[in-house]
Amino acid sequence: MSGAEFVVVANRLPVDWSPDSAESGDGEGSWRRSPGGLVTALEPVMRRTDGAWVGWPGRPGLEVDPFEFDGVNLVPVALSVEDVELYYEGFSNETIWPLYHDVIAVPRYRRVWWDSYVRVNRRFADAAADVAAEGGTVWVQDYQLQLVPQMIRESRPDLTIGYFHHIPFPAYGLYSQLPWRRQVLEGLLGADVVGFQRVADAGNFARAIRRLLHYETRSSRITVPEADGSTRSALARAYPISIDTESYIELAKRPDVQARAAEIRESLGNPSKILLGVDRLDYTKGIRHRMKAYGELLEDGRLDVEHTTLVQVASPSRERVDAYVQLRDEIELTVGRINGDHDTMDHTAIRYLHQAYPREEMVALFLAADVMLVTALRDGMNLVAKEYVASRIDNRGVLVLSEFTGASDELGSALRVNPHDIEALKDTIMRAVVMPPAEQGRRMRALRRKVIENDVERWSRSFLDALEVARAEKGRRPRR
Ligand code: GDG
Repeated sequence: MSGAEFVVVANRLPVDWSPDSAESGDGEGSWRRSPGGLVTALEPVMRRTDGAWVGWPGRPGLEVDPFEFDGVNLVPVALSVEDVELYYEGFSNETIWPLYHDVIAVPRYRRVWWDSYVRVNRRFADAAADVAAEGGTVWVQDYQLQLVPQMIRESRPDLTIGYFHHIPFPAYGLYSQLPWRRQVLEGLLGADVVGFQRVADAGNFARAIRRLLHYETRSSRITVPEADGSTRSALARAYPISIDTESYIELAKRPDVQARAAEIRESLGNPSKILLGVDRLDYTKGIRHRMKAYGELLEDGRLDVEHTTLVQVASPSRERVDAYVQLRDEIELTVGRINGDHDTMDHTAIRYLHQAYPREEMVALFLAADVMLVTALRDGMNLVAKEYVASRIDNRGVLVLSEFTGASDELGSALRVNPHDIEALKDTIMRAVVMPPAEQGRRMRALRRKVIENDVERWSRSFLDALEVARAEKGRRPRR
């Protein structure tokens, strides 16, 4: 095989293995495309450029040969039950995730987890190096694979390497806790282009580089010394991710989706205001803060269940990690208390759904919701905020948006709030609830312009353009 010109490396392949239903009965299963913005954004590039996607098929112990799916070459990296426990649940989700989200939960630093992270990153890097064509381009995705860029560069210096970081990069005072803080920076700096969600993330990264590695940084450029005494330049800057806006608009226009939105309102007893939260059940999303504020508004009599309902979709996530088990218990206790105190026979204060829904249902919910509550305590971007805006083709609805999301940098016409400030959060929710239609329209139109202009296609194009420039520069440099 001559190799792939363009290789994506991500923790997960863009497909899910779904066992056949009992009726079809051969005990086998089939691959299904997993929905998601990244897949949508990269698929056209993959098809155009003879691409390959390296990733874990999602089931521990599942070993499969490379195969083609929907015109894309998939290269599975097998993870054992132990790898999933140490590399994925351990180092990725109990060390890096809480540390990079401002230690909202306490990160745990375990050496066996780190050792596994290094081993598994090596496996992803080797798979990418094996499949990439001479002089090709590799794009590594996210915090599970921070060491991969450098590992690929060592074995394949001919490749142009990009890395995109989907979550925040923390301030130096926090980052410096990481026992392997230098190794991680060196791993990332194997890339020619390191992309972040926010300008502030890129700034935190550059500062960590200066403090720990003493490399020179100038605006978005980092001068990286090479083993032979020469230097090369890496670019580290913000490329805020977005959504496939058009697909949300199309769903929102569908009569069946609109009918479903009306049905949802009806089934909640036609309250005059529906508030909505949609999150993975994660401690970074500020679900508890949201419920605290909402519960107090009911308590104070500023809201009342006869006229208002909060729908909270909390999709199941990382259910084997302790902090998530505990969070679920806390939230469910809170929901039970608030509902117990305020429900009437006909109306509920919070309709809580610990389930995942198809995209059509999500868009129907967005259309049904008068107020969307995004109260994350820290979030790389937060796509839900953008999905709500994209779906509001009627230019109605109010977005309450935490300052601590990447989305807040772009969506200045939302009602921005500090979710730690419960009084401010309560006042902002009230402001949203009573906002006159004309103001809703003005704000929503401005928000929609942003999300229509900056969609995920534009995001991937601007990142890949930067990689193309890096590739051209590389070609001009003399080979030693
Ligand atoms: C990470 C970063 C960054 C959720 N429940 C259901 C469902 N979802 C979809 C949402 C949205 C996606 O999952 C979640 O994306 P977010 O951006 O809100 O958050 P994370 O999962 O934490 O994502 C984040 C993102 O990466 C991209 O770079 O923005 O900051 O943490 O698309 O709609 N979708 C369906 N049913 C559900 O029940 N269909």
